[in-house]
Amino acid sequence: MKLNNSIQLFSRAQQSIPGGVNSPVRAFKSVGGTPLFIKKAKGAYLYDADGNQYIDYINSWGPMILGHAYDPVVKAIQEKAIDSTSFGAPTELEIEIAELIKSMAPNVDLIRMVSSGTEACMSALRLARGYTGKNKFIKFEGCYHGHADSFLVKAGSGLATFNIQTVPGVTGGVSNDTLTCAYNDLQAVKKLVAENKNEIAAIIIEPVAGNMGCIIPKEGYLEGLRKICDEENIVFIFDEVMTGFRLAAGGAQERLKVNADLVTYGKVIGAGMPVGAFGGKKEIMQHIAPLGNVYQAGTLSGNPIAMIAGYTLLKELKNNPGIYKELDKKAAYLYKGLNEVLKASGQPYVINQLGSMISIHFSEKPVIDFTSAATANNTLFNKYFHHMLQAGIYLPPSAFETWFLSDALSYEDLNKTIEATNNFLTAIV
Ligand code: HOZ
Repeated sequence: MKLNNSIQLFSRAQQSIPGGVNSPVRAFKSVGGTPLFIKKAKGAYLYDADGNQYIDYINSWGPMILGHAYDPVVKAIQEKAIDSTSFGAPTELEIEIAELIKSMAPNVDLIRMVSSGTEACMSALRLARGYTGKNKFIKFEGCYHGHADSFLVKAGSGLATFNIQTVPGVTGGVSNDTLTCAYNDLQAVKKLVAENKNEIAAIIIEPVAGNMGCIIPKEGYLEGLRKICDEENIVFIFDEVMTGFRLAAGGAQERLKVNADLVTYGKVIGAGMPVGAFGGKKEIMQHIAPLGNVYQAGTLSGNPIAMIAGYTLLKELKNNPGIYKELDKKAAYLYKGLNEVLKASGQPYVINQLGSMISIHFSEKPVIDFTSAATANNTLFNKYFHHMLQAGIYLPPSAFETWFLSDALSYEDLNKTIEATNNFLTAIV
């Protein structure tokens, strides 16, 4: 496979962009090699600057549920752009998307649009603190809620990939209020809550974690957290930046039948445009300015191009619930095929999958939290990544990221993925 143009572009990018990329996980730093520079994408396929085609399992880290450059979304953006790209003033479209989200997601009485998942989580935490009058909060090791200061403690995604333990620039004062527990360990949360009685404003969690590979909540775990929050007057925040509108029309709340008090969204609700949102129960959301004094604002919030893109995608998802069944079928097919070839290889492995989120860890033990994800054979994963890339399959460049399926994937694409995995396993034995 020829990568001359990507190599040249990466070298040029490093002269003017830190590390040559605008977000660290793109840099291929842990897997090694040159990041692909992407020229275009359509459906299930990406095309790089050298004209190579790849089956895409990143899907812009989640939003391309129906595949890239989905025709109705492209058309809607084109038509909207003629009327200007930003007003910084309210539009009817913002009401329409808010009403649409309320009709899809449980427990969302009011919703505020922002421009990224980071902003959404940062604002939801501020709101939880403003509402409860408490400062501390609990997050889980290996979960990633964007790059706002408070969340950069034992975080997943790029911080796990690059093994960044503490982030220079985040003050001790801020991170002292961030308490952490292992994912899936309810007892540890109970202990932490007891030790910090009446001091915890919020518990924030990825209801299905996607930033340490894919990690599934144990049975009763989320329900247990819900109960603790109810008993201790703690705001329960679901970070549904990845799971929202992906695991079901109503996200993880619907699929796992657990209610959150506040929910954060990103990526998906803009169909890949820079959008985020946070919403939830009126009793809490009414503390946001201008209704209340918890201040949060943004010139580009509710941007018309982002709104029409998101509205068009979400409407498709709402009107075609069969999409989720089809996505589940494809994910189950991929799981079965990967499971067969991995089992036959004798290589220790774990496949975690829920809905259209899936990942492989080369591990002998179940992967249920950050420690088990980190102790898997991630050097082998890096080799696997490169083998798959050579075979035209674009996986996340880190074992600490989930893969995302799109409905545009064909069974032939899935078969190619299984076959390439088998070839890799045969080659390393
Ligand atoms: N947070 C995204 C999924 N882990 C990756 C996007 C990024 O950091 O560039």
